[in-house]
Amino acid sequence: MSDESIHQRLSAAIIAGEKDKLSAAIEDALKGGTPPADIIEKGMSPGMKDVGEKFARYEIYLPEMLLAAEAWETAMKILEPKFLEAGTERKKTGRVVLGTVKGDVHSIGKNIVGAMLKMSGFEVFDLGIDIAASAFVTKAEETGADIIAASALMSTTMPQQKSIIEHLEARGERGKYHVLIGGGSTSQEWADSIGADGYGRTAGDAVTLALKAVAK
Ligand code: B12
Repeated sequence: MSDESIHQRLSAAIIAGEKDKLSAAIEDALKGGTPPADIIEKGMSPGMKDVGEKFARYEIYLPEMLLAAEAWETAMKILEPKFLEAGTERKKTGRVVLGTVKGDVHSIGKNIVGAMLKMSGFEVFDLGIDIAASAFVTKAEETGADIIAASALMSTTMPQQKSIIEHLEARGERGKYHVLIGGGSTSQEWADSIGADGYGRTAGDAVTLALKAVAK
């Protein structure tokens, strides 16, 4: 099967929210030698993007969006161990405190970022979803983190990324951590406007930025 048709199969299964079809497509892709990162970035992510666009156009509603999310989470149970296998042999590269900001329950992108950072040898402290700005900073202090990575998927929750930076500034600790942001409608422009150290469009970018940050 060509790369393009396997990507299409993965995307179609996400859009339909069909766990079994998605799992079968992933098994076939893995057998055919498609790397797990490509399964996510080139197959499943475009499908999820489509789901978001259909939701915005009222062509589907929350239950369908939830089905797509559930299918995604089932798929990650197959894919995550593949990432982790690759990461366990590496020596620890740095420490990252990761989470989705306050008011935001979107976890899928954050979880991929976490899995790929672990695969690249980072020790990841994943706080989960709906995390207050102060909690990112407290955890970073507690763990001696190098990086704070914050995901936000909604225009209403993006300002929470700015709050993290404001918290650090208020404590006189802005220079202590690299703050990376990403997710949904965030952008390089937004990152620049709030004084973040980096913006990543994909989980692959998150790894590149994190490696650069610890190399400094
Ligand atoms: C799945 C989904 C849900 C699921 C989430 C399930 C889960 N466990 O995460 C459910 C159904 C629960 C949900 C709920 C809601 N959702 Co929703 N959801 C989506 C959807 C379709 C996909 C998000 C996703 O997982 N994408 C796939 C991942 C892989 O992409 P990603 O998150 O962007 O992450 C990648 C990159 O951004 C990057 N990245 C992510 N984080 C980080 C962090 C760092 C540091 C870096 C460097 C990189 C990085 O790496 C990832 C991998 O490449 C989006 C549409 C979209 N296009 O984003 C809407 C969307 C985000 N949701 C939306 C809305 C409105 C809601 C609800 C308010 C709906 C409602 N009426 O209740 C609620 C919100 C509840 C809340 N308080 O948070 C809107 C937000 C609109 C806006 N701009 O403000 C969107 C854009 C849909 C739309 N077009 O209207 N949602």
